Parts: sequence; structure tokens; C-alpha cells
Amino acid sequence: MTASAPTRDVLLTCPLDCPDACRLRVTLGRGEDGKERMLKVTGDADHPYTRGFACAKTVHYPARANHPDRPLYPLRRINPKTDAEPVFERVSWDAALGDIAARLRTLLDTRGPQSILRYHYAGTMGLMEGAHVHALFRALGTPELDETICATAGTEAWAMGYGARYAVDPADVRHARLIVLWGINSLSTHSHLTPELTAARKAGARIICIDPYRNRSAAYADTHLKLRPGSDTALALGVMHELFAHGWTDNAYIAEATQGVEELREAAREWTPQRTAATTGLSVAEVQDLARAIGTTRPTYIRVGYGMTRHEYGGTNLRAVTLIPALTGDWRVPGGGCVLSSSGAFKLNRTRLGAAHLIREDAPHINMNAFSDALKPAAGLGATLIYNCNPAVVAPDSGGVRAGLERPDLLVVVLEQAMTETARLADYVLPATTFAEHADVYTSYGHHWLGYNPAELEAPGETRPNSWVFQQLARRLGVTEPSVYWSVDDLLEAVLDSGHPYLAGITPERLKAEGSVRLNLPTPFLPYAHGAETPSGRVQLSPAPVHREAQAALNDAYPLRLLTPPAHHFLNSTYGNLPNLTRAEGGEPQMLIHPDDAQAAGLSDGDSASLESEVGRVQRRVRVTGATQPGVVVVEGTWWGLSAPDGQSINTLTAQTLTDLGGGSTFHNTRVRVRPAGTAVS
Ligand SMILES: Nc1nc2c(c(=O)[nH]1)N[C@H]1C(S)=C(S)[C@@H](COP(=O)(O)OP(=O)(O)OC[C@H]3O[C@@H](n4cnc5c(=O)[nH]c(N)nc54)[C@H](O)[C@@H]3O)O[C@H]1N2
Ligand SMILES: Nc1nc2c(c(=O)[nH]1)N[C@H]1C(S)=C(S)[C@@H](COP(=O)(O)OP(=O)(O)OC[C@H]3O[C@@H](n4cnc5c(=O)[nH]c(N)nc54)[C@H](O)[C@@H]3O)O[C@H]1N2
Ligand code: SF4
Ligand SMILES: [Mo]
Repeated sequence: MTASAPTRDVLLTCPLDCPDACRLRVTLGRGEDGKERMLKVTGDADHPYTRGFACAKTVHYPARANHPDRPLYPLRRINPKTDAEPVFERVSWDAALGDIAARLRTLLDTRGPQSILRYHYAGTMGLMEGAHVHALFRALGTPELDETICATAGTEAWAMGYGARYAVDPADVRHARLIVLWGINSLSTHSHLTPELTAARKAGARIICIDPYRNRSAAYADTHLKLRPGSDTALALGVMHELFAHGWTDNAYIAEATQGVEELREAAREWTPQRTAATTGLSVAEVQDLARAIGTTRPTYIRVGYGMTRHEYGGTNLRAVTLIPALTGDWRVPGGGCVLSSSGAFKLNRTRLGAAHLIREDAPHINMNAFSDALKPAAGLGATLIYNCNPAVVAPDSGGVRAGLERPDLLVVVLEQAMTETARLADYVLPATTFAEHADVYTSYGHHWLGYNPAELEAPGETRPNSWVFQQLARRLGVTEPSVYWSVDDLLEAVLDSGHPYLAGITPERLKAEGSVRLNLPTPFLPYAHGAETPSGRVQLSPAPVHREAQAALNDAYPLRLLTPPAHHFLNSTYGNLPNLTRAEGGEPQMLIHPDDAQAAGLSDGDSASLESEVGRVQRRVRVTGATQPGVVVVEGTWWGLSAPDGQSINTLTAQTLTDLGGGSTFHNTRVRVRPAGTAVS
């Protein structure tokens, strides 16, 4: 792009799948073609949560919006999808929509709605472009897609103990005197928590990070506990053992606000520091120190991430940890408690959002983690429409997903802002607008502000919002359900009309005028101070969590556990096509391996290694480092396969195995073997 002169600054909410939902200051400028485009992104200095900075990723959003490969016109694939290099021709919207609608109509009439699958996740968190757009499919009666790839194991685990997900007010975190980052790399994945952590530390707080490898947050913390992956339930029970044994429990809180403490006490009894240490790989002293710190420091703030949920027993792991503050009574103290997500505080009226009212009791459900299976010919799909998601890279068993999308008899329609590897496998690529180019409404899962973005920029080329595309298809398919045709104003009107006190005073007019509005929460916000929104009205401690070893146990054939957590400079696969950000991540994906394991496998730093799981095989550059532990290898980031030496996504290795709760993904559960690339299995 040639340099443009800045024209104006606008304030917009970041649409990406990140807890921070930042209020961004976006500088626009006019190019030589006379059109305005995005020039620069920073954070709104006046926003109490964003505090004037955007993350290391989103400052580069303009390069993504103005990317030379961004699809700007509807494209039709004209060579076989099995050819390595796709060839597309530009077509008119009318031709593309007409053909897609005709093929969907034929499928509906001959094979029924179950032959069509929508596939999506949270590429945009917007209520219109992310959530409401499923309305068309509900009107057609196509299968429900269960959106399990990220959060449902945690959501269900939280629901068992607490009901709705409420969070400690971020502004109260600075009051905490102990902060435990438990299975979350918040410095990378929740970067606006960092100023709060730093403020708490200045006031004397200690920060402990519990993670199998030394990520950025572990390096920042005062103490890093390098536990064995999948052993969090054992560690949580070990902490509880000490809480009970030393009388560090808040018995008044337990009596008033919880149910099932005797069962939990019984379950914790066998988790002595010795046994806990043996199971978690930590030392007895580390276990005792963690328990004493939690037992004797008020308030203690525990921030859990989704990391510990991405295992076979991940739901239980998270539930065990989140019950700790119900024993210490931290929920009564501003800054104390445990946080997974703040989303429960957004008490919107969702009855018609995404036409949820049309979901039939007997609707078939497809778990999005099983997309590879759903795309097998025997499953009977004739078409899939993919939006806000890049499954050829991010979904488990991505090799199977790619093979499915390549099927010549399957109509693949991809709505995209970037020429992703999923888009490259489409029969039709439909060019999508970005957050500056369409209006939308945003909640957050890390703070308490509701956001509204107007469409500030003219849509480039022939890009269109998802909602426009689906309304056009709906017209061609004769859909009459009114909510399918909602405007953003209709949506705002409907969702804000819940009568809940947290939304009191928040009208569509006010939200549109102010752009970012704080929920009307009580101060201090202590949502679990006297109980929880469970059927009993109490925090539910039973059934007591039970530690279980993964069924995919390490063995001689597969001696290493592979973790694939997020990269600092990507947002899932978003930004993986920007050269400066792939450079910042080391130029290509790398496998971190402990010196002991590297030696055993005959690998040295900088070598190329073959990693093999029961699902697939990839090749990665080796980094020998004590940052990880024996038995654990780490590949950070869902890089584009195109950036890897072998062209393969890391999810070539991951399995469709589901978690114990919520049908969630198990991305950190993969067992692998490694050897120098190009050598045969011995
Ligand atoms: N920079 C950046 N930010 C992001 C994202 C991104 O891709 N990049 N993605 C966004 C999205 S969609 C999400 S869901 C969040 C995810 O953000 P996080 O919750 O931080 O990420 P996770 O993959 O869940 O992994 C977090 C940590 O859990 C550790 N872990 C793995 N197994 C275990 C275990 O058994 N026990 C414990 N205690 N820890 C374990 C991993 O080593 C990792 O360091 O981040 C969001 N923000
Ligand atoms: N191995 C491994 N795999 C993982 C993870 C992991 O930790 N390890 N993390 C998992 C997690 S937590 C998640 S949430 C998923 C995320 O996986 P995805 O939801 O696929 O997230 P992204 O890779 O960011 O891709 C989102 C896509 O949506 C597009 N998009 C954004 N806005 C719009 C829009 O308005 N309209 C349209 N049509 N498209 C839009 C973007 O261009 C982008 O290509 O990945 C999962 N996959
Ligand atoms: S990706 Fe997250 S941290 Fe970065 S600007 Fe967006 S909301 Fe903020
Ligand atoms: Mo996620």
C-alpha cells in the first residue's frame, strides 16, 4: 500500500476472540484511490480497561485489512480441489449466490436439511456477524453445530460449581495479595490483565504461575510450578488437603454458601503433599508452599485459563481448581476468588439471537471437534458453509478436515477476510468485511463493558458482511423468518430488552452514542459472596473431583506429551500470514524439547525433527531448552501450515478425542514420538 495521509481517528472495539475486547483508537487515512483505509491501531487511552495500548498482534491489524491477498471479490474455484495450487476466477455476487442457493435448494429437496452444515467459531465476537448469522440455518433446519473447540469444558465445569460465569472486577485485581496464574499464559493471551498484575505486585502481591513449561507468564511470575500436564485435579486436591489439615478454611463461608464440603474433605484426605508431589511432578516443598500461600493470603486471585481443560479429564481439572476459593472464602473479599470468564454478567435477551427460538428439541447436533468425521462421505454431508473460522488449520485432525473439504462432491463455501488454507479449499470464497467495515455489538469474556462499532470504513472491493450474504441466500431460498432479516439496530433493540438490572440504563441510543458502556454492576462486585446461581443457591462442591490419568498414557511407542498453546504474536491462526509477525515468532514453528529428551532422540538444537502421533506426522525445527520438562514437547501457535517446512498444520497431529465435560477439545493431550527428520523409525 502506498503511504496515505491520516484523515481521522475513530474508536472501535476489537472483534477478536480474546478476553480483552479492547477499545481501539484506529487512525484512518486516504489512499491514492481516494478511499479511506486503516492506517494505525493503538488502544484508547481513556478506556479504563484498555489503558491506551493494543497488543503486539492487533497493532498490525492494518497490514491484515490491507493485505495484498485479501479476497475482495467473490471467487469460484475452477481446478480440482485436490490440486495443490488453487485457481479461482472472479464471479459476480449474483452468479455466486444464485449457484450456491440453487445447490442448497437441491440438497434440501433431495437429501434434507441434515445434508447441509454450517461451521464457524469466533473469528469475530460480534453478536451480529458472529452469533446472529446462524439464524438462516435454524430457519432451514440444518444440524446444530456445537461450538466446543475452545470453552465448553470450562463452561460446563464452572456451571457445575457456580452456575453462570461471573468474574472478579478487573479493577479489584490490584487488591489481591496472592495471584495464581493457573494454566493461562495471560501475558500473551490476556495482555490487559498485566497492568493489574503489576499494580498488585507493586503493592506487595506474590505471583505464582502453574504451567508445564516456562512461558512468558511463568518467566514474569515470582514462582513457576512446572507441573505434569493433566495433573491439576491432583494439585488442587493437594492444596485442599493442606487447607483442611491446617484449618485454613473459612468455615463461616463454607456453612453459608456451599454444599458438599464433607465429601470434598474426604476426597482431599488422601492427597498428602507426598502423594500430590509424586502425581504432579512437583516437590513436596513446592506443594506445601503453594497451599500455605493460598491458605494464608487474603485476598488470593486465581486466574484459570483453558489450558488445563484441553485434556481428557480437563473439565474436572478446571472444576477442582475453581472450588479452592469456596474453601478459603476469598469470594467475600474484593480482588479474591477465581476467574474463568466474565461473560455471565452480560444479561442480554438472547431468545431470538441467532433465531435460537427455532432450535427444535430433536435437532441433530454435530460437535465441531469432530469435523473430520463429519466430512467423511458416509456422514452424508452435501454442503458446508464456513465462516469466522479456519478449520483446515485449527480443528483437530486437520489432515482429515482437509481431505474432507477436498471432496469433489461436497460444496464448500467459505466467507473470509483472508486467503486462509480453508478458503484455498473452497468451491466459493465470499469476501468478508472487517470490524471497521461493518456495524456490530460486542460483549467480553474478560471485562464488563459492552461495545458498539458503527461501520466507519467503506467496504473495500465487493466485500460484504456475513449477515448480508446470509440474507441474500435466505431471499433466494424463500425464507420468511423475520429475525433472519434483522439489522444491527433490530438486534440491539432485542438483546438489550432483558429487564435485567445489570443492563439498567443501557439503551441502544446510549450504547451507540458512547460506544463502550460499563454494565450496571453493584460495587463492590462480589457475585459469589453468599452463594451461587446453582439449583441449591450454593457453590456446589460435590461430586468431589477425582484425579484420573489420561487414557492416552505415555508409553514406549509415544513417550512424549505435545502441548500446542497460543503464540504471543498470533490470535489463533489470525495474523499467521503477516511476515513481520511470523518473524517475531521465529520465522517458522518450532518444537521445544528438554535436553534429556533431545539427547535420547538424537536431536540437537536447530535440527529438523519428525513428530509423529497416532493421527499424523509433521516436521518441525528443534529448540532444545530447559523451559520445558522431560516428557513434554511444546509447539507454540496454530501457524498456517504454509509457514511450516512440510506445509502441515500442527493439528495434523491432534485427535478428535473429547473432554470429560462439555464435549471440548483436547489439544494438549497428544502423545508423540520424535526423531531426526529423514531417518527411519528404529
Ligand atoms: N496471543 C494470543 N492471545 C490469545 C490467543 C492466541 O492465539 N494468541 N487465543 C485466544 C483464545 S481463542 C483463547 S481460548 C485464549 C487461550 O489462552 P490460554 O488459556 O492462555 O491458552 P491455553 O491454550 O489454554 O494454554 C494456556 C497454558 O496452559 C498450559 N497447559 C497445558 N496443559 C496444562 C495442564 O494440564 N495444566 C496446566 N496448569 N496448564 C496447562 C499451556 O502450557 C499454556 O501455557 O487466548 C486468547 N488470546
Ligand atoms: N493445536 C491447537 N489448535 C487450536 C488451539 C490450540 O491452542 N492448539 N486453540 C483452539 C481455540 S482456543 C480456538 S478458539 C480455535 C480458533 O480457531 P478459529 O475460530 O478458526 O480462529 P482463527 O484461526 O483466528 O480464524 C478465524 C477466521 O475468521 C475470519 N474472520 C474474522 N472475522 C470475520 C468476519 O467478520 N466474517 C468472516 N466471514 N470471517 C471472519 C478470520 O479472517 C480468520 O481466518 O482454534 C483452536 N485450535
Ligand atoms: S487481540 Fe485482544 S489484546 Fe489484542 S487488541 Fe484485540 S482484544 Fe486487545
Ligand atoms: Mo479459544
